[in-house]
Amino acid sequence: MAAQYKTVDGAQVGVLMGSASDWETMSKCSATLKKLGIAHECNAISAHRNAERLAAYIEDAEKRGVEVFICAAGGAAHLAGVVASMTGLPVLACPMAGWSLDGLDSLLSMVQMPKGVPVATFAIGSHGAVNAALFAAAILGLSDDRVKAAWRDFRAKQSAAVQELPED
Ligand code: RP5
Repeated sequence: MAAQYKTVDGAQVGVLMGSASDWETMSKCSATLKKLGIAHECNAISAHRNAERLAAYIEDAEKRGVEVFICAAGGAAHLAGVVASMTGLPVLACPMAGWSLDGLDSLLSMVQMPKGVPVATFAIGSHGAVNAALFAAAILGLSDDRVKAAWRDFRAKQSAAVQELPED
């Protein structure tokens, strides 16, 4: 049977979402990785709806050389913790908004991992989605000079773009 997920040759980051409904937010994560020239693959694989597919994907992604996973989910938001249970690679967690508690439920679910299996949790919504991509760049830059240079360039441009207040 064909694999039920998409792969990208040379992907350094695997972006996972609990649902395609998370893509509107996570497309900003993907766009940031793209801007930094980081090869990545994006898939909607739910921890509770696609448990076997998720396990197969993580095993396969590790073998193909993916180095960081970014996991987005809403509500009970257990995707990042489940992924972290399957791999020793860094797992970055993005809580999704749009729920009755505006993502606070997702944030607490992700950030309150019991000791032993850590995930790094980011802000709710698109700010966290972008920051997870930037943090992945910081991690990859430790061993990849090309990514390190792109990350430094991004930071320098961002600093230069901060505007002074207009004169009175
Ligand atoms: C979570 O449930 C997903 O990550 C998504 O944020 C939320 C809603 O999923 P759908 O019902 O829109 O598929 O698992």
